[in-house]
Amino acid sequence: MSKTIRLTMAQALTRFLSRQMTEIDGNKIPIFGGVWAIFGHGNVAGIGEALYQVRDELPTFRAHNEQAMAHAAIAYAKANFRRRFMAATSSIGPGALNMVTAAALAHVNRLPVLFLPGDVFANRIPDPVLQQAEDFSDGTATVNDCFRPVSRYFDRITRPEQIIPALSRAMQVLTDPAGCGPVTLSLCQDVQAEAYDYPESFFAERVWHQRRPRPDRYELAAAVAALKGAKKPLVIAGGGVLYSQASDELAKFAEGAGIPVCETQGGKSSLPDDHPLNMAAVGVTGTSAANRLAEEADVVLAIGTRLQDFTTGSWALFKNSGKTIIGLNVQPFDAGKHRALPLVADAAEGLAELGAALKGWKAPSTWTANAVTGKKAWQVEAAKVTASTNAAYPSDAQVIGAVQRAMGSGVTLLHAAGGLPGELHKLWQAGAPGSYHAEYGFSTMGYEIAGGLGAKMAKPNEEVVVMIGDGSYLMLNSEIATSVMLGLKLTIVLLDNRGYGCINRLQMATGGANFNNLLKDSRHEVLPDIDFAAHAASMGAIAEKVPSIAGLENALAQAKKNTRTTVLVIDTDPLVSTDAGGHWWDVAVPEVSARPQVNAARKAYDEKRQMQTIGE
Ligand SMILES: Cc1ncc(C[n+]2csc(CCOP(=O)(O)OP(=O)(O)O)c2C)c(N)n1
Ligand SMILES: [Mg+2]
Repeated sequence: MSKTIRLTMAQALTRFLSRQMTEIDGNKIPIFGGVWAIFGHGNVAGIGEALYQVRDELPTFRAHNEQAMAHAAIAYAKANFRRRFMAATSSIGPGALNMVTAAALAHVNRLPVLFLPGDVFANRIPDPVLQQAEDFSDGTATVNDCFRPVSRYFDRITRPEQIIPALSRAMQVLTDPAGCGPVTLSLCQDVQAEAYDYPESFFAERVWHQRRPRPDRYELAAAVAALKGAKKPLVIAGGGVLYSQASDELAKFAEGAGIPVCETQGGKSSLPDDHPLNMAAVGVTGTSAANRLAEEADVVLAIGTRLQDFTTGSWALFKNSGKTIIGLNVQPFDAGKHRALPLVADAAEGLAELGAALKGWKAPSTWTANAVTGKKAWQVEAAKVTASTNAAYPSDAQVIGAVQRAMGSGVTLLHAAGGLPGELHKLWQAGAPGSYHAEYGFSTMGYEIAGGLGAKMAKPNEEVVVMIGDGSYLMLNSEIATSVMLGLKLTIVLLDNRGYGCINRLQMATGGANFNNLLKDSRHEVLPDIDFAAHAASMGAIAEKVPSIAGLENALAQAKKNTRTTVLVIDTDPLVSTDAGGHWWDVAVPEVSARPQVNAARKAYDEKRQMQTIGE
């Protein structure tokens, strides 16, 4: 009989988590960076007590909103290229459900995070306990079942020994580059407190390493043959390039074969912006340099990308009807999308083997030279829209220019929703891999500030700059207080265009009346005039409203020196966005309407849809 130790289920869980390690740059460090927690009934007595026991090895952080703390946990994993991650624990009921949106965010973005929501009593004796929903026909249903469709692995722990196989499975999912995503272990509150004689071996230290699968030889041969036949090859770099830390391999491959590279939102910063073969953003929010090539490309090597509609221009961008797509992806589900030739492998391993097999082969030099010229032309366009201005209401692009001039490319720039993602994808000149942190898989308003906090925890010595609209700020800003409390400085640039600017523009583009987006177009007795600087200052931030682009640049120079979270607010124009570059995006327009503008938009929409392809 092996030795055992008597612990509660919650104590066993936290002890186990604290013993899981990883190795980064030769150093053995805990794989869990900590646990975010908001206590209530359903976790304070069980997990809360157990977290206290391990607080030195597995730190606990307190937040103000469960969704936000989960955002921080997820951003931490993203900023660590999925090498390290965090857990988030909540009370039962509303605390748990506040994390469901974040679970979906992690699911869509393929990011590891461990959710530990409290759940009802397994013994059912006090039913219905406070915050318990009652299903009239199913005694096993609880609100935490909402996590199921947005978890990669879900388990409800109704006996203390169940945690042993559940945690083994959880670790497999969290560390699997192909299948990783949110894991939810729903912890019945009485079971958290129940003791069991756990085998001591369960708590042995374990060091996890990143798995890097190499390509199958037949898939590799098919991909090599396709590339060797290419006249107009193009690489799409997705988030998988970053998670594989394959930037050097990508640069070597692209330079060796003379193949231009374009980047998705998730893949931006795979190559530095100033790499001559980096055409930068592709798709709906793409550069003219990238999209021109995408339209003509005959072989598209799509690396580590989900090929979502913003990348493919709703499948209207890649116009070469004879094209071949090669899907280099660690996840077979993605590798075979749109009849791609699958090349299932880690991005770095796959690129290394492709590069070796292609050695000596080069894309036609006119194609490569054409790409380099197109990039230069785009840079001229981009410089125009990001140049300084004295306008009272500058554009988002002009604010981006100011942030870039003041902060350089050495910072980590983070954003998620509103008009900013499109503008930043086109215009931000990213530096090192991972320095561009976009949550554009789920594009969740309210990710930004809490996400910035998680990114800063992952990179405490780097400057993290959060760019955010007024709408996102109002939706979720509470972790400013947490960033001040934890001494984790963020620089937050808030663009106040007094409403949901990008949706207002989308509404106009689809023939709609200006309705319910900008504050002035929404039902009101009093037009809000929100003092964002005062609001941020009330949470302990250094905050200032700047009068102009020049004022913003000066304030950013000061913000760099600040050691406390700094919020800079600037008024912007809600109607302007960058025309240069870009591509059509499929947003369904009503077939019938009393508004002639909608009818006209529908006519244009029907024409645009002719460009879409399916199955080719
Ligand atoms: C949680 C959530 N709700 C709604 C949306 C849809 N949506 C996308 S952008 C946007 C408006 C964002 O407003 P703001 O942050 O002020 O940015 P702006 O559009 O003005 O640039 C909305 C409502 C979303 N992405 N996320
Ligand atoms: Mg706005």
